[in-house]
Amino acid sequence: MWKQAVAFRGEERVPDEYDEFSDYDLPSYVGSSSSFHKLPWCPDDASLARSKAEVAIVGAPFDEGASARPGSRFGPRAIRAASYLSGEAWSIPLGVNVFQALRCVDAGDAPVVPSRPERAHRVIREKVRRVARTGAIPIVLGGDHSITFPSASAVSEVRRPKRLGMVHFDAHADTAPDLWGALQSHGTPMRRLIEEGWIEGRNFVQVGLRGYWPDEATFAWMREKGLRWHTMVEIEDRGVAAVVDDAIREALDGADLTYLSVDIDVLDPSAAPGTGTPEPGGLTSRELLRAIRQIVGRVDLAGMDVVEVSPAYDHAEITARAANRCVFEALAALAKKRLPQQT
Ligand SMILES: [Mn+2]
Repeated sequence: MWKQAVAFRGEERVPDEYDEFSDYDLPSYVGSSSSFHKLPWCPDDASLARSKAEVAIVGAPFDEGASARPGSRFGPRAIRAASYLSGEAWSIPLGVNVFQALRCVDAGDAPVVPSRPERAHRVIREKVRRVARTGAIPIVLGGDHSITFPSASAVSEVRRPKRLGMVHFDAHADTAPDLWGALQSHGTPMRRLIEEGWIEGRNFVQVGLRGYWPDEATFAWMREKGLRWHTMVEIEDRGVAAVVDDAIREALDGADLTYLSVDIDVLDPSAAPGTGTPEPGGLTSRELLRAIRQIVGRVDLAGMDVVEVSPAYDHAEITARAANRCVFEALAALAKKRLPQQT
């Protein structure tokens, strides 16, 4: 006690306390690192290849596909910052030390600039392609949901001839033919993925749909293409675990790998106010986190994104925090699979 008191007045320093913690073990808000969980920062091909990463975080800071509230270009930064964990991360639900079992890095952001949306999608696609080519699983932080088109198409391309299925959490189907004439909107990416053949309609499964968009004709198109969807009403009736069980089976029906796309607006606005198009009546964060563990634990995950976090509309980091933990739950479920199976 005496020694600490003296040290506090600056008269003497307790031996070794200055070097007591490594930068990695210091709280996430201390130090200069802005990577996800202070993971190694590998923004270029050479450092990424050297890292031999199994999973790489990628930022896609693009929000020019937003139809209502913008701002998700600041999502990657907010999701990275909303951790407050440091050092090792012991998953209480899964019983695994995430970063001991799984080699993870932060591959930085796609080199997006404002007001060049076509280029932005091209460089996001190239960034995800480069990450996937190393064998790492890209986990992409959006950005608005339009980024799922370049991201999932890149994963599908790199992993060919294996076939990609999709589990898509969202309040909205995002399958419009266009939005006010724009093909690159956050309301269209799923249609483009299917129409261009990156993912087959029958392996495309949506969870959490509700509200008043898209229209009847769009749902007719979805039915024609063999998409399957599970509305919030079905989740209310059957429970999220049973519905997600079906979604996994449907996404894998003919596909080898799974891409998981999480629009944070699948959560109820009370759990995710900071998003582009909030829709009342959604999942709780506890239901979503459980669903992510359930899916990633069961499928062969090829890629993932967490999108539509718009920090300027957030309160007390509720939304950024939920998105951060969506990533953590996926990492924990992947880490769990690396452990020797217990008998
Ligand atoms: Mn969406």
